[in-house]
Amino acid sequence: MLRLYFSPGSCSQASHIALEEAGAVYEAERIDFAGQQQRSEEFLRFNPKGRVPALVTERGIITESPAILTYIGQRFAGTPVSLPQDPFEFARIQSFNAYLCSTVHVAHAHKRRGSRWADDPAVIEAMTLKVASNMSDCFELIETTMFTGPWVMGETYSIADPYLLTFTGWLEGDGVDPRRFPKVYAHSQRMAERLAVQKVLSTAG
Ligand SMILES: N[C@@H](CCC(=O)N[C@@H](CS)C(=O)NCC(=O)O)C(=O)O
Repeated sequence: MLRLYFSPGSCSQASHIALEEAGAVYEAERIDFAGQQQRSEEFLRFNPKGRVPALVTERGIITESPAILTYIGQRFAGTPVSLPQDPFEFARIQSFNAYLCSTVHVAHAHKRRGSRWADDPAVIEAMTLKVASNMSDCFELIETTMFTGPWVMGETYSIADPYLLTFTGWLEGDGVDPRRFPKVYAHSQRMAERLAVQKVLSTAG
């Protein structure tokens, strides 16, 4: 059976919602960040990266949200998160998710995880101060050039939707009012109506 290692409110939320949307049979195992469980020997045995999400499959572990989301989409064809056959449409999804993973997530991580990039407390503080403006710039770009509506890719729901929702959920904590981005904000309200989202948010925070 599939097993998802997650932490509430973290980027693992996207994979968690995707599993629910797919109607997958899976176990969800919470990793306690406050207790630094992601750095425990037991967890590092599964995932030497010490991060979530990590999806354990019958054939081994998968890490990195875009890879996990794509795996769920491919494995559960015929569900709301299944992938388009058309190469261009699939590339659009990959492009959007890669932007979230490689740019937006990194901008957000400078708030609490600055020690990944610097030791000097003044430098870490300076990076923290950039988080609101960087996240704001990223979401401006998403709102004006990437988001199609009503779902990220247009009329069809996809693995990009739970991924975007997760990042939208980080905005307030990063000092950015999500209402500044009306299309993205309306998307988060639309997502909140989905049963899969409600289930994950009520059980996993
Ligand atoms: N590129 C990875 C990033 C994974 C990642 O950084 N996860 C965070 C939670 S959002 C984490 O596990 N942080 C724990 C830590 O840094 O100790 C992905 O997209 O899955």
